[in-house]
Amino acid sequence: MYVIGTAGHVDHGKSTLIKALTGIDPDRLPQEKERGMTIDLGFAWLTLPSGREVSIVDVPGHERFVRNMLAGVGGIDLALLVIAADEGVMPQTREHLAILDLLQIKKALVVITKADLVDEELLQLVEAETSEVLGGTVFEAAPMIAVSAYTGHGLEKLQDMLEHMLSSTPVRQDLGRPRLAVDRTFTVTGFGTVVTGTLIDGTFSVGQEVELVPSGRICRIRGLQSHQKKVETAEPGRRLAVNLSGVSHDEIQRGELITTPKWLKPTSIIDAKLKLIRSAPRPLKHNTRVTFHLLASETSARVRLLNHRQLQPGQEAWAQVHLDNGTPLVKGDFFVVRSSETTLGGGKVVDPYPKRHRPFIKSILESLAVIDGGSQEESLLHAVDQWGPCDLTTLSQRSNQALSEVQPIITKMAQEGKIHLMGRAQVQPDSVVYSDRAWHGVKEKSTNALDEYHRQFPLRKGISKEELRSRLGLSVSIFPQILAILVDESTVVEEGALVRSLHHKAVLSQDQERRVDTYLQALASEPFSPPTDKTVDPEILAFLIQDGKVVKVDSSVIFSSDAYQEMVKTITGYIKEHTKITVAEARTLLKSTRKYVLPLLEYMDQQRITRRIGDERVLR
Ligand SMILES: Nc1nc2c(ncn2[C@@H]2O[C@H](COP(=O)(O)OP(=O)(O)OP(=O)(O)O)[C@@H](O)[C@H]2O)c(=O)[nH]1
Ligand SMILES: [Mg+2]
Repeated sequence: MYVIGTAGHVDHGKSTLIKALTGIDPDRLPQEKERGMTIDLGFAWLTLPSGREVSIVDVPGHERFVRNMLAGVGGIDLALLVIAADEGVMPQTREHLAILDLLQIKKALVVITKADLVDEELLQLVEAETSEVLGGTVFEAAPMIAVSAYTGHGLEKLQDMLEHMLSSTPVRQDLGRPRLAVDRTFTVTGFGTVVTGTLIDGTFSVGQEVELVPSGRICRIRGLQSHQKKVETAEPGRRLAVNLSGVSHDEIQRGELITTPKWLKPTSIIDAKLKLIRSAPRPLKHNTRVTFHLLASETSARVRLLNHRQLQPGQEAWAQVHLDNGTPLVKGDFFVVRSSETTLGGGKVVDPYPKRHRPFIKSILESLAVIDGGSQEESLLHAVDQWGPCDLTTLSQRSNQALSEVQPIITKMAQEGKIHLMGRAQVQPDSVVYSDRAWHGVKEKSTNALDEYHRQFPLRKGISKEELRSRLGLSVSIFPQILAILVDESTVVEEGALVRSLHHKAVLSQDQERRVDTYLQALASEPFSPPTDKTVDPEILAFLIQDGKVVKVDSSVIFSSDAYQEMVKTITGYIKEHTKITVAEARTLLKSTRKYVLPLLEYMDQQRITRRIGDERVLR
């Protein structure tokens, strides 16, 4: 499946051409019909003579609606660059051309429309002018055809040319993680919320659970339609209408992405390779505010240049773009930046989740060059170095490469020792991989985390595993494997549910020892009814409990361990003899009061020493 999009100046005959080709009027809004002008995106489809179906996105040409045009061209495979024979190249012809170039839409068919309005001589003039304008752009060699939607002249040939161009256009890759940028939302009576957009990078099926990003809403695909026909599954490169359950249509904005749940996080800073177009009105200064357009989304943003103080028209630079609204995107996505009045430039996302960089740092510029231009191997290694250990599925998402491509490369890198596998020798989608650098990072982070924890809580034996996992920012699925290696390497020590550093030992200071002595003496003064008003610092108490010096049976009653053991012995001895014991009997037996005996017996129930039956306790 392919999507083609129109482009070109206002009134040059884009919508009329699409209607003549498809029989579908792409101008659907009442204001559009009234004014004879496209305002927002229009959609149509066409079956070529060979039977090949193509989707069509018709865009507005008026300069006021360039942002709508941008929302539509993101996912197209081929552009129909429309130029009216009677007007020739006009400002939005150039602006749309620059946008197609920035978004790296590689294929275009140049259509000179309204050929019926001019004679042969003028037509040749317009064709020559167009060729000149296209010179030096990706469309330099694009085929050109003159047509008239009124007389039908050239339309058949245009279809043949489309057929020919599409037959050599690579189909959209299935990277295993579908994305559909919403360009329209509405409700259909009896169905509910419907959104439309172009599906890229994966497939969608009816019944599938999906996430809306950035809102994070989870919903389900109730139905799918393409070209008004129901489909069960849709492959990448298709225009789709998606019927969603679990969300109302006004909760979804244009630009929101629909994707599989829980992998795509909106980002507010990106590293990018940014180009200022040749016809930009002025140089781009560091920290310039712009509007950032990617697929169907739009946000205000600030451009920080990393290797230039200001960018001249036609120049390219490394830049960090700070996005005002979190935007879901992946490495390799193309974007456009505009000022309030015109298109300034655009480029490619190099790193979707970078740290903040200061300008003119050599190592950062070098690393950007590697991520952008390096081999697949280099970019995978870079992703692992930067992100730390992760499973293959996550790695393929972070490096924006298909899992099927990543798997053999990782196998080779593992054989060469450039990447290491945790556990299993076979490389599987859930295999956890790490590099030397990533491992060094994990070790350093865990040592630091433990040191900090021990400094904060010197009397605790160690940190709970869950807390350590969260401090290291590791996922639940890979943490146990990483911990096992850290223990194996003696970087950390595992003690039951806790983890500590190699040399840590919880010891009391002299002053704390003194306070503990006083406290323990107080407990011992009335072993079975110890004072509850004498307390000790909670950290010290936790230490004593951990150390087995005292037993805390409820929030206020604490016994010395000796007293507790003795009471347990006395009570169990009594039950053995009498088969059961009541609270009153225990009270008499221990010469204590209800205040102590009740929590003690409850604690013994909890410890599964005794069991309560009505008012009595028996042994478990
Ligand atoms: N004579 C002649 N007129 C045409 C032809 N194609 C379009 N027109 C006229 O040109 C005008 C503009 O056509 P549209 O198709 O609305 O132009 P557009 O490029 O879609 O305009 P926007 O969407 O607003 O950018 C209309 O009045 C059409 O009737 C053609 O082949 N011959
Ligand atoms: Mg139009």
